[in-house]
Amino acid sequence: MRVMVLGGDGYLGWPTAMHFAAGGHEVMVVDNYLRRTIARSTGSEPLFEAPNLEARADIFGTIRDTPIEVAIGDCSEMMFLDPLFARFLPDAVVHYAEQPSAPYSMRGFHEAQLTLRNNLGVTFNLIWAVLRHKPECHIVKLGTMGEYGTPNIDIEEGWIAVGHNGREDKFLFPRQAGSLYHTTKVLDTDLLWFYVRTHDLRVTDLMQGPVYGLSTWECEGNLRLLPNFHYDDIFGTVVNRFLVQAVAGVPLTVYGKGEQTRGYLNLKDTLQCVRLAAEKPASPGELRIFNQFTEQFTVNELAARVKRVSAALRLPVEIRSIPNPRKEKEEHYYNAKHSGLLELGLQPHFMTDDVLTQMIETIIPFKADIDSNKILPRVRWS
Ligand code: USQ
Repeated sequence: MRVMVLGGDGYLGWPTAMHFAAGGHEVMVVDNYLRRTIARSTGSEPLFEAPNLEARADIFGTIRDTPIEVAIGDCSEMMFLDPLFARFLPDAVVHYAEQPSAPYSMRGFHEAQLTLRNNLGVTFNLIWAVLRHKPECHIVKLGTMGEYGTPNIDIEEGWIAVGHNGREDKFLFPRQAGSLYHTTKVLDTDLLWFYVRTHDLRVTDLMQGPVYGLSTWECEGNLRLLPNFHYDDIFGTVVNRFLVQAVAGVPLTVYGKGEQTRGYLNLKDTLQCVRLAAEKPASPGELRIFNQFTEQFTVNELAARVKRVSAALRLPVEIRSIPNPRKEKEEHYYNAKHSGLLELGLQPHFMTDDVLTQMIETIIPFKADIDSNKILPRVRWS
């Protein structure tokens, strides 16, 4: 397949590009370095600086003898995206080109506006590029489990049957996101669903939980091919943050009561899920939705695991509850279905002690570079 990865410089984007290329697909990565720009402007730089996309593609190409084409530009500008799409004519587009941070989207007017304009703008332009040049192209869109929020009923995979006054129909599962970032993903889903209904687009929307992980198969021990690894309050996801906090010897930052439950997955499983979705595409006129995670944990359970694994490595860890900077339920029901990707062939990599130990061992050499000013939350929801 010809696969275009929008947002190819990101935590998920670069490993995805390598994974498709290693699997024999022709890959083009596209990015405007928005995350790098925001990271610099908010003092949220990653633990180690990843080479830029051209350099990463060169390194990968040399090791594997497999080219990855690179295009640098802003997909929210149709003048950029349209001709690029028309030239490459992908069979599948993996769309990650979004401002991915919930805290950033809640920082103020400018950040909220950027998140809304960028995320919706890229999705809209991509839809139109597909309609104009290759309507059969499959869009694989990264949504988020955060679209559903934390309802007091089981979460279905995207759709729910509703009976009302003796009649039945199927609708998108109710969405009630907890940040503006998550809300842009709800709006993306609605936009895609509209064009699926009216123009027979083929779309897979992957509702992903928080991801953890540092290395994927294609890195082969080469530090320069690792993904961007953030541990700050803006771009760092909770497991990655806790592991860096353990190495730095600072208390683990449990927000509020710590009974918030989410569905988590290993970065390697993100790659499997996206590849499986692309290789077994949705049909024309189908919006296919999968819940993309492998295990559920509370924040307290994660903190306890990190503490236990760290103790075995002689890293003493303290767990500290701090006031929650977010507006979210700290105790709630959570039971989300997630069988669709397993049925497609996903083989989960669970969060074992060995996996956490390996991550800690990869982080330890960078201990001196950890900046503890980036750890405590700097953005409050209100
Ligand atoms: N949390 C803590 N302490 C921390 C950081 C987070 O207790 O130091 C808590 C949060 O309050 C939240 C949970 O851990 O309840 C998960 O937070 P997170 O920062 O790992 O994840 P989130 O902001 O929700 O966003 C991340 C990704 C986002 C993706 C989402 C999936 O950044 O792109 O869409 O995970 S989900 O959370 O299921 O919506």
